[in-house]
Amino acid sequence: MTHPYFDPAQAAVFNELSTARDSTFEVSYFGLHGFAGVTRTILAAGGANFKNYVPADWATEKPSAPFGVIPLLKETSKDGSKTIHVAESDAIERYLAKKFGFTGANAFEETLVNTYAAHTTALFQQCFLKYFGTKDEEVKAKAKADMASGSIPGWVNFHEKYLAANGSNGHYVGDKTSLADIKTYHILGLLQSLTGEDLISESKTPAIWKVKTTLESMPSVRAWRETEDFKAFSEKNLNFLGYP
Ligand SMILES: N[C@@H](CCC(=O)N[C@@H](CS)C(=O)NCC(=O)O)C(=O)O
Repeated sequence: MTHPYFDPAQAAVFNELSTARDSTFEVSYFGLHGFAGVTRTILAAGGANFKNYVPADWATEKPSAPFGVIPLLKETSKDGSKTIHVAESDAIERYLAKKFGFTGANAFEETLVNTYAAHTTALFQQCFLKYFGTKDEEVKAKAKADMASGSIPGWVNFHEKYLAANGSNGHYVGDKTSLADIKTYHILGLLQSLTGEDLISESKTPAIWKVKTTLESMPSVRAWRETEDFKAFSEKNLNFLGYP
């Protein structure tokens, strides 16, 4: 039997809710940014009504998660009568990005947005797996050195170039906020925690930096960053992963 999240019987309700922006949302994840930071920023940037759910006893909830991991997204219609769920950070982010208009204006733009976003996701996952995925200090140090001289400068050079080609306006595609912008915004803290200001800074990578300042200047994102939840997640992120 399939998992309830994947039950085809919910297709009509799912498709109906997928275009609604006045739903309420619940993001289930541990009390840090980690794999849920992008999702929460999409919701904030989209002006969504969302709250965060941090499992008090994850072990009891784990068996009912479709893949035994979080984040998970719950969306409830404005009138409270319909609920849908999405699992896996990549699927959640794409679902919400489309709903809130962060995937470009047409098929070409959508593919560009997904291309830049996917390239950033690949680096994020590599950092998590190779660096945060081990407690062995020697393995960690080697992973850090390898990435700081390989995949990270590779990512930085390509992204600085493509952002500059779009006019260094804080966006990857046209002049609109997209999932690609939000993904980059979220990986910067992680990359700087591994490489300091050697590779990424306002003066060294102005086009990448502009993505950060542009997103942070959005009133809805600023408001989210000032919430108690956000501050608590930043503190735990710092303690647990080494960057806020
Ligand atoms: N592929 C998943 C990975 C999510 C993931 O690894 N979640 C971790 C926390 S970062 C988790 O739930 N760990 C708890 C567990 O495995 O029981 C996604 O992108 O959503």
